[in-house]
Amino acid sequence: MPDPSARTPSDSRPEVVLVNPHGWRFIGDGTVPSGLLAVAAPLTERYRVTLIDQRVEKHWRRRLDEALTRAPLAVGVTTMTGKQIRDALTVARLVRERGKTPIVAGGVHPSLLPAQTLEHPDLDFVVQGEGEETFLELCEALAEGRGVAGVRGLWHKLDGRPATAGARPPLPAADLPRLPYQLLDLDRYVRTIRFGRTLSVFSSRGCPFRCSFCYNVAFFGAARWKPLDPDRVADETAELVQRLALDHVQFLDDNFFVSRDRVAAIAEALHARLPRLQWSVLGAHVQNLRRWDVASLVRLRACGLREVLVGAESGAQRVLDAIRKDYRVEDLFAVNRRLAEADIEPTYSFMSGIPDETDEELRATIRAMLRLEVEHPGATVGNIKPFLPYPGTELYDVASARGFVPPSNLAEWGDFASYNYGGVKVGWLSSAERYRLLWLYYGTVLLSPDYLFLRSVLFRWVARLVAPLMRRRVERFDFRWSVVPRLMRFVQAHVL
Ligand code: B12
Ligand code: SF4
Repeated sequence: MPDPSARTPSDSRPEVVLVNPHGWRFIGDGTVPSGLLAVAAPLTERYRVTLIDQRVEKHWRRRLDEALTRAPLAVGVTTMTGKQIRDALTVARLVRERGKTPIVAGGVHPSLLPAQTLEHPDLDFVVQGEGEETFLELCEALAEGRGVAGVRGLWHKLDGRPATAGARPPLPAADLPRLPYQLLDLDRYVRTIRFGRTLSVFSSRGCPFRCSFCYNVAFFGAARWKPLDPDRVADETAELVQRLALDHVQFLDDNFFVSRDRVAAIAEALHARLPRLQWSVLGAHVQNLRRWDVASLVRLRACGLREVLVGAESGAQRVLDAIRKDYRVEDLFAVNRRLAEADIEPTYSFMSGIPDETDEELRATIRAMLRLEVEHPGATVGNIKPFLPYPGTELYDVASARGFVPPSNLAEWGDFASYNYGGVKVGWLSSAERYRLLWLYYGTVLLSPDYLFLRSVLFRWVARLVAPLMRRRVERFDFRWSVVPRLMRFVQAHVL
């Protein structure tokens, strides 16, 4: 396949390289690298942008090497907390070994811990928050050989120490860029799932809720929810659907359902333009969904809505209140029944192990999970993840006050992930209790052979085989030693 960013002989624009590191080897992760595309959008006129995605490019190293021989202006890498940091650091090291090209980190993790991130010797700059304007200004300063000290949103090194001119205000919704998809071989991101040819898209940024475990409040500040206009969503989706012969799109918004009117308008606009398109939503809040009665959900279904991923988090009201989830448990069941009547398939995600959670509250989560499945046979449940205190969140501060010892540098954050939960230093749980929650996580993952992100045929077979056993043990709150969760953890830590 020709390199989409190949330079024509007359192309003398300075080059900028953007890299999406692999991170967790999620089977089937083919999400479009929207963060890097957004950062690239304002650059494309004056700069040649080379976008390399480790997740889909077997020969990413060769492309990076080739790009480095052309002496680019900068190399930017994106990363969230966890394993993606490890791969981002591998990229940074490769670039460092090849010369003096400035290396810039952006994305959720560097934005939440900019100073600590920049302390890493292989990084030269950190872009905090949304990167469109900040990265453009950085590139301009680099191209013109100017200093960068006045660039807001940017962290640079001053006498070897992290320094910044201060935060940059978030982009207004109307300024969110059209993504320059021409920089990618988009076919690589089309996955065939049970709804047919599928691509990931967005219709908004951020979320107005205040869940105390989520990055949103710290990342976006006051302007937390930025919706795109429904016609724009429908037009841009229609272009992609027609160009790639898609059957289905997945909206990866943090929270798609914030405005009922907007969702209705998007649904109708999509249906008018693309009557056969099916679509799913991977971020929904119970409090928003409860405003939809069965008739209006049936209409959404008629307009193509198939799946919604709902952050249920807990079956215990005290826990929901403690994490500021802002919904009532009974509303979760009401929403679930309505979704069942409308034939829309929900996937519910849960968490365990927040400070002071009791056994009874954990049992309430398990009971809720099993009840949701009974009341909606098309629901996917499971996946009760141990709570990890992500930086920048309110619960991180609570956890720190309760004895959580966070990783002390960027490289250590690269191992901050659920498969390492046994070793996470949370002061309120003993080692045995942490392993129990890890067991519950893998045990419940195995209850859902069709879980959204895990699309491996091998996983499905294993899950189908062991699901009845896992179910019995989860129902009985029985976390005795079992080879299956241990095997899952090994695979996740060393293979994925
Ligand atoms: C798609 C996605 C994934 C994909 C991978 C995406 C990728 N590109 O590699 C998959 C499915 C694999 C995934 C996995 C996980 N994810 Co995820 N994921 C997302 C999701 C839904 C969308 C990301 C996106 O495209 N956003 C849209 C773009 C426009 O926003 P953006 O990436 O933030 O980019 C902007 C800025 O950050 C900045 N920027 C970003 N990169 C760069 C780079 C440079 C150089 C510059 C200058 C600027 C810059 O500029 C961009 C434009 O303004 C987000 C939620 C969200 N809505 O963002 C969660 C999210 C990023 N994931 C999250 C988590 C927790 C996970 C998991 C740990 C979940 C789990 N427990 O299983 C795993 C682990 C991944 C790992 N560590 O390896 C958290 C991250 C929290 C944190 N502290 O980092 C988020 C925020 C969800 C949440 N609400 O908590 N994820
Ligand atoms: S509803 Fe979801 S995206 Fe919004 S703040 Fe809560 S966890 Fe974050």
